[in-house]
Amino acid sequence: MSAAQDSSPSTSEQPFSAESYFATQPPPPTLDADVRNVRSFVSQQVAVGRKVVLVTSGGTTVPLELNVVRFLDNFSAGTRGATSAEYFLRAGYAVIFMHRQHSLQPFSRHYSHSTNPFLDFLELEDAPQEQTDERTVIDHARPIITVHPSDPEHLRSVLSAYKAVQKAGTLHSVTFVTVNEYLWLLRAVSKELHLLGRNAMYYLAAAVSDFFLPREKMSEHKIQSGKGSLILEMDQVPKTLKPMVDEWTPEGFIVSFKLETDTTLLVPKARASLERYGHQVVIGNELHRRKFEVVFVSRSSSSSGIVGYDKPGFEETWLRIDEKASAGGKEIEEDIINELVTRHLSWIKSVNT
Ligand code: 9Z3
Repeated sequence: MSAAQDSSPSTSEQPFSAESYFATQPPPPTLDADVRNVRSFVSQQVAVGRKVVLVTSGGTTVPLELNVVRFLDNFSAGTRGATSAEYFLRAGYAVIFMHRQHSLQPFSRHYSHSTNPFLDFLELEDAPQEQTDERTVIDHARPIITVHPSDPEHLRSVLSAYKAVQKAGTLHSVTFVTVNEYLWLLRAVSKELHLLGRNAMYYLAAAVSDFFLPREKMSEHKIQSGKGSLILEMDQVPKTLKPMVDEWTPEGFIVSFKLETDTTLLVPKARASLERYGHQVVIGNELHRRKFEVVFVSRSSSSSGIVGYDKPGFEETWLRIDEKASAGGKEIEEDIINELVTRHLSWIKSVNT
């Protein structure tokens, strides 16, 4: 019987460290190919001296069976990540967009199945006798197809930004589905970006599961319902920020997100995270207000930043946009990325001071 169906306590006494996790959980089969592609993308950016940001986006799944029928999922449509990637590109960064398969992506997010569905732009019209319009499908036997965007200017600007990015080759996508794939990719991509030193930024907006089922505890086949209720005991996902800061990419500018449903927890939890892991910025967001306000928490410039040497001080900066402005198309990610670009630049400059 597998532990997934077993109601007895977990046999693992120790929580997984990052080291024991990677020593026991298998890498995804596409990892080597993904890393080769990332390496080639990074070397192109290094050659032209461009800064690179790794944007993680979307939720991770936790499969419950090896032949997976059921899984736990994490909330996130990938809006924050996809929107932010566009603003980073606009700011001149190259972007590695590491996202949950089928979650929102930069540019196409404006025309996803839920926002401006593609088919709503198309009209069928009777074919004219003479057909010269380049946009039409010329088939006199059938009605022609014409494109009618509700807001042509918007479509034009999204399309031209998308084409410019394609031409410049500054966007590279990598996909994950499970939390295991996410963790292996995060480690591998961070190590590749290590080459860029302070010119690399990490923008960790993916909603990552805190719990998972180790492979050795998973049922091979679909969990059967014959035994009544299902009791699952899951292990804690190892904290990856610590090895990121200490080993994988010590010079990188690392920004993590903290999601809470109770606003009063945002600042204390963000501070605790900075104190524990020693990275640069935690952006706190409350579930329902995340499109209108976020809080940047970082160590205050007066503190040494050396944990244990003095009690680090913290500073908070709230960014807010008006709900009316948001309804009119203003996106808080524009302000988040502006603020981060400024902070990243001073982080790069501070190496010589
Ligand atoms: C976030 O907090 C993101 O901003 C959202 C974006 C997931 C809220 P959407 O894709 O949502 O725009 O719909 N991401 C980080 C979530 C997370 O897993 N944080 C961990 C935590 O809060 C720590 S790193 O404990």
